[in-house]
Amino acid sequence: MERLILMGDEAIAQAAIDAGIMGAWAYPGTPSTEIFEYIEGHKPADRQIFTQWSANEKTAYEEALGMSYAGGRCIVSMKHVGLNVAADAFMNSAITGANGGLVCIVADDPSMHSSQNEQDTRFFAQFAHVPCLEPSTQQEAYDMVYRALSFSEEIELPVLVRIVTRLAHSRAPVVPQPRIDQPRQPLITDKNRFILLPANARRHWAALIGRWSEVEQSVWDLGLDKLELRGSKLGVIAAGVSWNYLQENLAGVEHEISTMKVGAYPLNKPMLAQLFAHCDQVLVAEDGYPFIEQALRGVLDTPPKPVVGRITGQLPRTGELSPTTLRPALGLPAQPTATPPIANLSGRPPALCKGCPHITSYLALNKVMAEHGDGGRVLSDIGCYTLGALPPYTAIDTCVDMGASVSMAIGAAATGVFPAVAVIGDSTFAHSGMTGLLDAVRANINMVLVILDNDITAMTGRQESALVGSPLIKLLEGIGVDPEHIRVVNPIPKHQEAIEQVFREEIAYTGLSVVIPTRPCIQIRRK
Ligand SMILES: Cc1ncc(C[n+]2csc(CCOP(=O)(O)OP(=O)(O)O)c2C)c(N)n1
Ligand code: SF4
Repeated sequence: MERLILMGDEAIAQAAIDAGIMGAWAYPGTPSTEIFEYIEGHKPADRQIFTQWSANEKTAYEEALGMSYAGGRCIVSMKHVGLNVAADAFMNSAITGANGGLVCIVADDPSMHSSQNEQDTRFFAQFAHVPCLEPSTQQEAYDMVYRALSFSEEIELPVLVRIVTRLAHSRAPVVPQPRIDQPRQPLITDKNRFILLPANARRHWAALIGRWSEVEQSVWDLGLDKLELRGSKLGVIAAGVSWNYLQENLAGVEHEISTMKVGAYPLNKPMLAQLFAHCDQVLVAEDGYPFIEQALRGVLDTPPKPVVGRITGQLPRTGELSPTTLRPALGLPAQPTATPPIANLSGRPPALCKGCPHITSYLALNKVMAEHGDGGRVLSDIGCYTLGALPPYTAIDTCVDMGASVSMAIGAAATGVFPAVAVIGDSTFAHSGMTGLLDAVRANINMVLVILDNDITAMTGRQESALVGSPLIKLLEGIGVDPEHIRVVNPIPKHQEAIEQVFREEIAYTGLSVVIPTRPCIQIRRK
C-alpha cells in the first residue's frame, strides 16, 4: 500500500472517502476546515460524493443526518464551537439513531489558537450518549474514521470523533486501507424512528439507556484503548495527542511506569479497574478539560487511589499540554531548551490586510460614532472584521459568538444605547445573523446593521459564502427591512466621506436600517 503524508484533517478526509461516504458537509472553522476542503478536492472520478459548504453547523449536521436516514454513509465536520450551533440536531440524533454511517468530526482548540474558548467536545458526546473516538496520530485518525463509519451502522448511532489543533494541522505518514464501495442501508420503514413526538422519543430514549452498557462494550471491543502494566506504582492515563507526548518523554528512558492509552469513550471501565488495582497513584494526561480526571475523582473527590493531573496542579489547568509540560509530572528532569536565534524579533499582532475593504468602513464608522460622544456602541461579530477591535481602529466593542452582533444590538438598543450599531460579515450573517435581524424587523428596533459583504468567508481561508450580493439584498427586503433604509456603499478610500454621510443619515433615522459596504476581499484571487 502507498504511504501518504497527510495532516490529521486530511487523513480523516481520506478515510471517509475510502470508507465509502456519499456526502460530506461542513461549515468552515479553524482547525477543521481542511477536512471538507480535502474531500472536495479529492473525490475519486468513479464515484459520486455530494459536498457542500453549509450555511452553518446545524444545517450541516442535519444534511448529514438526512443522508444517514436515507441509508448513505457521510461525515460532517466543524470546529468545537460549531457543535454548540449544531447541538440541537446532534443531541436529538442520539435519540433517532443513525441508519447509514454518520460520523461527526469536531476539532477542539486547546490554548485557543483561533477560537474564543477551549471547550472540550468529549462532554458533548457524554451528554448526548454518543460514542467518541479520540485519535493520537494521523494514522489513528485515518483508521478510526474508516472504522467509525461502519461502527455507526452496527450500533445504529452517530459516532463523534474528537481531534485537537496539533493533530489536525500536523503531518505524518499514513497508510490507507482498501477503498470500499459506497454501501447503502435500506430506507427506514419504521415511521416512529425519526418522528420524535414525545411518545416515540420517550421510547427511544429509554431504549438507548437500556442498551447503553452494550454500546459501551462495543466501544471497548474496538480495541482502541491499551494497557501496559509495569513494576512501578505510578500509572499514567493518556488520551489523544497526550499519548504522543508521553511516548516522546519515555522513548529511550528505562522506566517502570504503567500506562493506559485512552482512544475511545465511554471510558473503558474494566481496563481502568486493572490499572487502579495495580498502581498506587494515577496521573491523567489529557488535552482540553480534565474530563477523565474529573470522572475518576467523582463529585466527592474520592477516587480509589490518588488521581493527579490538571485539577490537582501537576499539569497546567488551561491551555494545550506539551511534551515539556508533561515531563515534571512524570518525575523526569527538564530538558535543555534551545534559544531561538531570532529571539529579538518583536511580536506582530494580526492586522487587516493593506487595502482590505473593512478598513474604509471602520474609518467612516469611527468618525460618525465619535460625533455622538461616548453613549453609542458597536456590537460586532466573528470574522476578519473582528480585527477592527485592534489599533489603529479600535472600532468595535463586542465579539462573543457567531450572530451575536445583531441580537446583542437589539438588547443594547432596548436599554437606550444610541447609536446602537451591529457589524457582521456576510458569511456570519448567513450563518446566524439573519434570525436576529427578523427580531429587529418585527420590533422596528432603532439600530443600524452593517453587513460587510466581501463576497467570501475570508477569515477561515476564503470559502464560498452562502449569501452575498443581490440575493442578500432581496433577502433583506423579503424579511421586511424598509428598502429605503437598505443602503449599499462601495468601501474604497475615495468614498469614505460619502459612506460617513450614509452612516449619519441612517443613525439619524429612528428605526432599523441596514448599510452594506460591498467590495470583494483583496485576497480573493489567491484562492
Ligand atoms: C460557530 C462558529 N463556527 C465557525 C467559526 C469560524 N469562523 C470564524 S469567523 C467565520 C466567518 C467569517 O466570514 P465573514 O463573516 O464573511 O467575515 P470575513 O472574514 O469575510 O470578513 C468563521 C466561519 C466560529 N468562530 N464559530
Ligand atoms: S483576508 Fe480579505 S477580508 Fe480579511 S483582512 Fe485581508 S483583505 Fe480583509
